[in-house]
Amino acid sequence: NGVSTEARGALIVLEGLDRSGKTSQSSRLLSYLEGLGHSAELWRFPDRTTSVGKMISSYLSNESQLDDHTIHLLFSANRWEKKSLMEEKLKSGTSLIVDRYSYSGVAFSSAKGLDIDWCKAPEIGLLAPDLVIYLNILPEKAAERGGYGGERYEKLEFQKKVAAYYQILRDASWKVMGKDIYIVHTDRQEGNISLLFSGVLFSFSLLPS
Ligand code: NYM
Repeated sequence: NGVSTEARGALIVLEGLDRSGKTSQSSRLLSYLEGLGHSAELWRFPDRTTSVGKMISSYLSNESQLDDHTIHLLFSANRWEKKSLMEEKLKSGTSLIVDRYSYSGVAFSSAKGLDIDWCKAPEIGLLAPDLVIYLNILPEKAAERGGYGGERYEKLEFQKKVAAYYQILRDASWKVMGKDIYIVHTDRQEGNISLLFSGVLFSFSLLPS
């Protein structure tokens, strides 16, 4: 009769500085959820596969120059173009683990000097995450992990500014883009998270114990 009996999936976002460990923690979380028998997918923003994503990618690798406002709106457009597919996946019971989302959009652009409220505006109306996991690492520690790939933004001084803007968003508990922000200290090895979702209690540890 077309009525789905499956619970809606959870939208879980991982945020943090470059080299904060989002990619490896996303994979751990995916294995954990799949191990419990849940349907889950790993997503990331920017999604470099779309035509907007290709413009972003060429900007990040310094192959093209764009005005700061223009690239900000492209990052946002890249989330908007994925909104309906995200919605479909969640409705059909698949959880999405997303590496970067609106917090990255606002923190990185504000760190360049754009007005923070201007930066937030195009994010309004996107799907709000059920959980935002912020991987908190000192910018100096992240830089020591090495392998800043040489893309735009991958410089210690700039990452310090981004960290300050992430802090502002957390202090203001930016509700538009996350009901719950869970802060994991990746340089201090903490990370037990409990998430009650669709009546199921997920309890997981992100970092190796
Ligand atoms: N970034 C990412 C932004 O500036 N705004 C955004 O909205 C998003 C999603 O892109 N340094 C920045 C953060 C990263 C860079 O991300 C590329 P990644 O996770 O390295 O592919």
